[in-house]
Amino acid sequence: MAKKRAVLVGVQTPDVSDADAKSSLAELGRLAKTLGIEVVAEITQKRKSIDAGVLGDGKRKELAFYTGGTGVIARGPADQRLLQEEAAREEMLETAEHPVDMVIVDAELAPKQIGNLQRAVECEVTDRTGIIVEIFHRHASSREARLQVEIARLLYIAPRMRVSGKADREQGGIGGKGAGESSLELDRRRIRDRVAELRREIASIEGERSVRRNRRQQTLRVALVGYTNAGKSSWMRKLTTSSVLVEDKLFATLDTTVRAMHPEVAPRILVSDTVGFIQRLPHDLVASFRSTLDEAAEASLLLHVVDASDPAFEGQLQVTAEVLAEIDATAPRLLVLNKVDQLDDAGRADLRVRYPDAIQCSALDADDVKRVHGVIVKAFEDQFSPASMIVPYDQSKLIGEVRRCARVMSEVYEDDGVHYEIRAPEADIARLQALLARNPS
Ligand SMILES: Nc1nc2c(ncn2[C@@H]2O[C@H](COP(=O)(O)OP(=O)(O)OP(=O)(O)O)[C@@H](O)[C@H]2O)c(=O)[nH]1
Ligand SMILES: [Mg+2]
Repeated sequence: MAKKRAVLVGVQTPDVSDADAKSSLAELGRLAKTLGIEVVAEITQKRKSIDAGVLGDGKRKELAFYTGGTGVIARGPADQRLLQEEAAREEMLETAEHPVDMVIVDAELAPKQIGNLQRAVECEVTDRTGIIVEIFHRHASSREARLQVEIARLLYIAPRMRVSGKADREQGGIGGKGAGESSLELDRRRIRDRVAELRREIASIEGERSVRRNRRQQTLRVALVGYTNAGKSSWMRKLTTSSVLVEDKLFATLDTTVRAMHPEVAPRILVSDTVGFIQRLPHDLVASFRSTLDEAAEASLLLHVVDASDPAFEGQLQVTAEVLAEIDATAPRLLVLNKVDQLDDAGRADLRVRYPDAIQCSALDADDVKRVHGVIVKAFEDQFSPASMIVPYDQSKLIGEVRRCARVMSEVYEDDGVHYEIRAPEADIARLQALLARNPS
């Protein structure tokens, strides 16, 4: 299929700074690229608010110059002058090698706004949410992620079907529509039913997930969280030697993966990698990924990974902090300033001043990987308590248990058994001592 060509449209309202508007539009360009869309032009306009026409009349006409259409939101029959302009534009489009196929607006638009703009520019119009939902749709691979995305997608599509008869055909995916089933009402009812069905399926998967989660409750867990493309999966690979997907793409990861840290430590530490965040993450998506994100929220340590080489990283830090607050993740956090291999000495020194407690590192540097591994282990050990135990020789099972769930500081073989000095979480110490009391020699 030929690459789609798009024009990006930024509408900058007074509450947004020039720098933020620019980096947001650049990010939208990367989101489009992730979908394989080629960006051929960018149009921005400062406006008091985003009204029904989205852009001012002049800018809309400028946009139509790329896309076709009149650029005017026609209410009645088009007048003669408009028809002439339209004819001239069509001539231009015919001579152009590849006309533009779509307009992507860097905002969250109401269905009516999308409909208006679509009529004015006569090509597919989508917004930031539409693009993100589409990326999630393409990248979801586990059953749970696919169900979650399908819900978000149906919720996004349903209201848009009202204004654009095209929406169900072009963006649909509801599937299996037969003759006579194209009526809007029928489709909307089917969407509602389908969403309810998907929610039931997710609930049953969540049941299984919570059993697994409970089993992991006693285990030490660290979750990698952060903005999309920050390098979370790269760190997952390095910390666990697993082969999760790493790609220079936004939202490469949608599923939560949990693996034991490697080289192994006692007690065992599990690392989880999960979906990344982005500014203005559509609310329905956050909601539908709630159970996936809960996995992160429940970890006892959060490794907040940021791409320190991205000029916009401070805004990204803020976004991640906000989403974490939204999902009630309160575990202690370690800030990981990743990709510092891309910075010069002055850049790193500057970061050290501004973030004295953060870990500066690169997932590509083997020494850094060892260092971060050590920092994680230490962060847990700092929360451990010391204990002494004497385990009789006939209790080999208990010896195994001590070695598995505690950090053994010393192990001395005496006449009465193995003398242990250990450090472990309070709960594990209590459990080991209860086991010892139950089986005295
Ligand atoms: N130069 C450099 N590139 C890195 C580093 N860490 C990760 N990358 C690259 O950054 C890109 C994104 O890495 P991922 O690990 O997939 O990022 P992620 O946070 O998992 O991204 P999503 O799953 O999309 O949210 C890849 O191209 C990596 O190779 C680093 O320390 N230095
Ligand atoms: Mg990832």
